[in-house]
Amino acid sequence: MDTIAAISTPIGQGGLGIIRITGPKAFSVIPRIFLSKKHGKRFSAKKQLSHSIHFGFLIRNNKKIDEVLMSIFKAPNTFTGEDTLEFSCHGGTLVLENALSTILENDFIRLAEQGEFSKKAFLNGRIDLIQAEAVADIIDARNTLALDAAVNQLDGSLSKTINKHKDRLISLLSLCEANIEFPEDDMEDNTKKSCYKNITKNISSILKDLNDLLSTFNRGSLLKQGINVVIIGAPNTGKSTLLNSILGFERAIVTSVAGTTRDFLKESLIIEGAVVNFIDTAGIRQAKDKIEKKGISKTLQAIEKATIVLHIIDGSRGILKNDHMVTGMLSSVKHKFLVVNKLDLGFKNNIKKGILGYKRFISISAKDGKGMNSIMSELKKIIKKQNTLYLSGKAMITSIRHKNCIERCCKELEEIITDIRKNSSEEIISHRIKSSLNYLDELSGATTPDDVLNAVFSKFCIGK
Ligand SMILES: Nc1nc2c(ncn2[C@@H]2O[C@H](COP(=O)(O)OP(=O)(O)OP(=O)(O)O)[C@@H](O)[C@H]2O)c(=O)[nH]1
Ligand SMILES: [Mg+2]
Repeated sequence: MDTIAAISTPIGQGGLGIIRITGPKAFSVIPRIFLSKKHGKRFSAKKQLSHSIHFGFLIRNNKKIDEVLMSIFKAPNTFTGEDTLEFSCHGGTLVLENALSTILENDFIRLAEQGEFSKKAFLNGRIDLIQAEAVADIIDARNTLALDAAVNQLDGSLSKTINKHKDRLISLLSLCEANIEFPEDDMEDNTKKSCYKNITKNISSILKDLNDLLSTFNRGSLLKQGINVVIIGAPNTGKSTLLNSILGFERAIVTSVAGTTRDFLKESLIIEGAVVNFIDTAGIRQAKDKIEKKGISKTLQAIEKATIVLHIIDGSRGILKNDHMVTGMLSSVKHKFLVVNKLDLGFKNNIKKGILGYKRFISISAKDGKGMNSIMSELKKIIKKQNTLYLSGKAMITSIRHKNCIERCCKELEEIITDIRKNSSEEIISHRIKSSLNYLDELSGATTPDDVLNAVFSKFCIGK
């Protein structure tokens, strides 16, 4: 294991900047670079307690380069599992660079790679891969809910669930293997039957739990990417005006020309602790030119990724062919609202309950902000519902890697049930249980291929 060092705080000026060194030779650098206020150069790490802090200077060739606090963390109770030093320096770019280069002048220490501190923690068994990913998610979190979910994951909510299922599969495996090794000739059929009955019952229950876990993925990924609220409607109905009104500033161009918005626009707000992406789209009609056609096809893509759609029509104009066209595009959207705009101009007679197949509608005037509260309170209701899961502290999956591993495990488990129905041999069943276990091991990092590990840790910043 190498000894590595890096600046762990962001580049730029700040009150403090932290340099971290970890590895078997971390403490060897102390006499070369640290001058203790209390012990001078005779400071000895050996004589100090773990998790202790020491006041002194960082020195380079006997020249003081900063006044620092040095924390000593002794293996194995450290983040990486190895001896670790942390220098709290002053948070200036130059002073930190000086300090780091002083440390790296010692050839037994090298600069850490991206995510290498977390990778060491993982390789030394301090955390599993799921928890290492949670560390990255905590750093990346853009809203409090995503942060809560990541902290839960670091605390082991998902790891515990996966380990519970691994243990269950291991006992089923030993049951099956015992049957292979000690077949009781005369009672063979009966033993096999009861063994298979037991396996089927347990696998079905594991499958149910894993499928429940899979169903958290959509919500889990919404936490990271945000909930998409797509504003859609015929041209000139006031979509861009509505976006601007929601945001509180002029983000989108508004004109009386139909077909003003050609591309889609996205802006995010934090609502009820969640990231909500508002997306303004090109008006839907029979496209007149190539650019408009492209814009409309982008609108269709936005609908596919929508959690909530605000279907807006111009109430002063009544319902037109294009409005029906929009309705036709929204059949698969779960949460959609009809918003009837331009209340200030008065609505046509045909604007009433049940129009375009909606049970009710929200009347607004996007131009003067009337009715905006009703839109926001409808949005909040849905967002709150999505949030209940995050706040429950239950295990959930937020990454496509987790989803893939669990899906492949479930497929294998389903095969086991099919094989048992066909009365296949115990060898086949045992082989399948082993491969289902492999997928869970890959998930927690016990047997994850190197390229997957590298991909996970390369997403980290240097110094983490
Ligand atoms: N009177 C009135 N006019 C509005 C209202 N909302 C929007 N308008 C006007 O309607 C016209 C079209 O508004 P936009 O917001 O550009 O409409 P859009 O749906 O984004 O249009 P496209 O991008 O062309 O599809 C502009 O002249 C707006 O000023 C409203 O509540 N009342
Ligand atoms: Mg527009």
